[in-house]
Amino acid sequence: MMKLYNFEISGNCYKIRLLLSLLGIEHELVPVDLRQGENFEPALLKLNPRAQIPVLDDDGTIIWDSSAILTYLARQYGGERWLPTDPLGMAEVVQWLAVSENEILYGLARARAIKLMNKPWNPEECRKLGEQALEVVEQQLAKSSWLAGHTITIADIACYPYIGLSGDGGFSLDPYPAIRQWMARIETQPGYITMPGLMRVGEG
Ligand SMILES: N[C@@H](CCC(=O)N[C@@H](CS)C(=O)NCC(=O)O)C(=O)O
Repeated sequence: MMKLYNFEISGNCYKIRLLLSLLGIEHELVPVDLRQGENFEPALLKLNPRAQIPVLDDDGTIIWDSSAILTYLARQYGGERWLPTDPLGMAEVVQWLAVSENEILYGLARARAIKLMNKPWNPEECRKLGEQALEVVEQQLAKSSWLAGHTITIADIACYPYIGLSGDGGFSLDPYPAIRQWMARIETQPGYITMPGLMRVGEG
């Protein structure tokens, strides 16, 4: 069975849990407690030399990095829907994967990790990058229901978790109406699952 090396409060791991659930793929979660440093255990380092999770094991095929795992799952199990194959459609998805790995990670995710995990990053820098992330996503969603193309794709799945968790890092989504409407659209997808601490806009 497919295995996901997972930590419940990690937004990067939630990206993968969410896509697996939306795709209806049965899987086993292998817990890796980052607070206990379990990501540095030899068995995990053998799978991912970066000592990070998520890591996916699909019947012996090992993939690390959330964007890479989303790409693999979309292509292998999602048909055209989650990652288009036409050059422009694919490039548009990759643009937003890049945002998820830059402003969203270094801004929103790190601001949260400072608060929850006592990570030693600069709060001012995180705040600035986090606000840039929210601005750029809001601008796109004011023009379009989804980040890339006309349907939900892995671009949305990659950007959604740390935006929904941004309250933990001290951000407010009040100034971002298009983001809140987009979150409500994601919440109504068949197979949607949430995670601890995630803001649910559809619940009122
Ligand atoms: N770019 C990587 C980042 C993964 C990452 O930062 N994972 C965190 C958990 S969210 C981790 O494993 N951190 C290890 C640590 O805290 O030592 C991805 O998208 O998978």
